Amino acid sequence: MSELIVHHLPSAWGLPSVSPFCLKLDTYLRIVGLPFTAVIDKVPFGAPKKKLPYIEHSGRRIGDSTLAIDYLEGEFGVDGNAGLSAGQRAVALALQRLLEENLYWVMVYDRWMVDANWQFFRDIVLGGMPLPVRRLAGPAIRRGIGRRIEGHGLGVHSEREIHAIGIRDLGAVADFLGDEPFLMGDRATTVDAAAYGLLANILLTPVASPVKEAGLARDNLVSYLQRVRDSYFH
Ligand SMILES: N[C@@H](CCC(=O)N[C@@H](CS)C(=O)NCC(=O)O)C(=O)O
Repeated sequence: MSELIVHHLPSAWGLPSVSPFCLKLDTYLRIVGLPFTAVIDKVPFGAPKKKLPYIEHSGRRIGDSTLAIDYLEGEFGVDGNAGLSAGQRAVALALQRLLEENLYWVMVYDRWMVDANWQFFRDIVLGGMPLPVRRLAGPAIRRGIGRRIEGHGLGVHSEREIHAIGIRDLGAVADFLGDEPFLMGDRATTVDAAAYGLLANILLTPVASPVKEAGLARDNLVSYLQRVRDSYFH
């Protein structure tokens, strides 16, 4: 069988990757039990879509965590949503969109745009570049990310509004989880991979934010992250 290789951004802060999407794919592979070899790419420039993660398998390179999952499910016959009804799959997809298409951008804002966080995050995210290049290119890359956050729509808001949006998203996830072990019930499914990838990167890192504080105040979310970690990363 051809080896499955997963390219992801480096680890930091005790997490396998500082990228929510890389950590998502890593978690997904552990949930469905597919063995893989992880390769760390310090920068995303060599990836097929210039973003990480991507996978290599049987001579193919597939960018995007969700498209990689689709490929793996077709190729290996695994199903990260096994046992879920069509209605449950729809709810899981809506939750995944909330996480990946909205709350993710709040995390990006806190890492890149909040000056106190940027002071140390830049060394992590740009750490793959030689120092002189980093000094020259860093401010331009940061401005580019700022434009992307505005393009998404989130970046036109004030910091207070951005944090309120993030706290609402995170609160909805915590409310939905309630006392269940995993988001869709007793077993971890694909949306748990997405949730762990992002929530661990918000709650379990030194990046300061009122969104992180609101998350840490939700006991069920904190124990959920511990449960995923204990189940798949021991
Ligand atoms: N939809 C993509 C998003 C991947 C993504 O945004 N990756 C970020 C790291 S968290 C990245 O590589 N960004 C580099 C860039 O956009 O230049 C997925 O699910 O894989």
